[in-house]
Amino acid sequence: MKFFNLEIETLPIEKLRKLQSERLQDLLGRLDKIPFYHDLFDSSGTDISRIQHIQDIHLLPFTRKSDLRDNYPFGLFAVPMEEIIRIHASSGTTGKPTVVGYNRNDLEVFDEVVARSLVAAGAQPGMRLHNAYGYGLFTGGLGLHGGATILGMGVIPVSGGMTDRQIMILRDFQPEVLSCTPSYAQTLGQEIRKRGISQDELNLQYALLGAEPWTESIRTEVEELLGVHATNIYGLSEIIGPGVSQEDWEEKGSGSYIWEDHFYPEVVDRDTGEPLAYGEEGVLVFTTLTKQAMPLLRYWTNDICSLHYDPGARRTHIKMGTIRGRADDMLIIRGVNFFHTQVEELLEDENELTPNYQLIVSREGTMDQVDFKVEASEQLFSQLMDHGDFRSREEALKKRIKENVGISMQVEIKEPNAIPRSEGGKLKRVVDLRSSS
Ligand code: DLL
Repeated sequence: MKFFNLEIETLPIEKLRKLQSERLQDLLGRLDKIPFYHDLFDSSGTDISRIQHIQDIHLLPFTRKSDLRDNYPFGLFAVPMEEIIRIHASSGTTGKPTVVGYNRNDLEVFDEVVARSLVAAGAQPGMRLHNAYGYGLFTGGLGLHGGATILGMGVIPVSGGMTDRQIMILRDFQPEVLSCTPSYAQTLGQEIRKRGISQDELNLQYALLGAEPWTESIRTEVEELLGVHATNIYGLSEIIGPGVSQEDWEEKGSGSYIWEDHFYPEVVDRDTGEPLAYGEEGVLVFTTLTKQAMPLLRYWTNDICSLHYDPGARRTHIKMGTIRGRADDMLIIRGVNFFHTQVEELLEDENELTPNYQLIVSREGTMDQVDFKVEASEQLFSQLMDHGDFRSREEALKKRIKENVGISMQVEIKEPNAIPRSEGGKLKRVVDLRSSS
């Protein structure tokens, strides 16, 4: 099967807009009953009866993460507590977690969008899913689990961590599909290679990777190591969890479909909040058109990316590009705005270096200092050891980074396996020591 829900996934755009407009009007009526939104509409002078069409959505106010925090834990719930049948939470950088609730209808939507995503990623009913996303308050584990179950897959709920056991299961249970963070897929692939296990001993064909930013070089590495087609799955707890968008395995590299009959996307200017044209990069904003327990209007995700319609695509839904980083992740180094994914992209052309790196930002006096540590391939490392030529290789990379990114960094080429690996959760590639010094 190519589609989980052929009719909706290929709905002509005018019909999609009509559906979205109807759903928006219904949503506004429901939001107005939540005290927070009622007050927000009042204080911003918003007359919701004037909003007839989805294209008017930009006239409505944003919801921000701080609004969720201010209404912690259940203040934004729109249905009676007895109707809530699942609660998830994501850890914030400071203080209390962000809490989300689901009623039965919401879990059905969650299962549906994850099932659509699995099929787009190449999965089929009857295949086994090795689900190495964490089970628990994090939405990854249970999210993939529910969608795979309604698709008719055999779910192996491995959860994260315990790499030895994961490798045993991959060999013995022969799953066709893997779901985990891209950094953990790298860990699994590298460990499998280290142990001399050949791809013939595994049965993997497809991998759904997400929950953290990743790049084409990581895709290439994972695809080679594990013998899979690796595609991007994106999502966030506030909107539903994984399955807000998904890349098609036969349209790799052209963006991820957003299931826009449920989640209406916009990209807006990070400073002014003004809507941006397709193709322009800004903050991704979502409206949950159908969620009942905790609907959100124009939720400011802080993720930076762009949107586009792909004329060659097999579905009619809009696509989003790769996440460049989070607006609050943006580093300002000596006044220059910088996302760590910019150096990650440069690594894609450096065949002798691996995509395993870490950036450590510190401050000496008033000067920001960036240490960029990257692992060499086995081959390069032994070459450099033989010729004692580290310095010139590091200088060449330093020059390339300076020319492309505009920031001078201390570059250090490390031996293979020197950089910490993912143990199943989200990997921290940037360590910013400035706030603590
Ligand atoms: O990470 C949901 C998820 C689980 C997505 C499994 C994909 C797979 P949160 O913990 O709430 O939810 O974190 C959401 O993670 O705002 C992005 O900054 C980041 N993120 C998620 N998916 C991707 C991706 C889950 N494919 C936050 N690429 C989001 C880049 C991603 N960043």
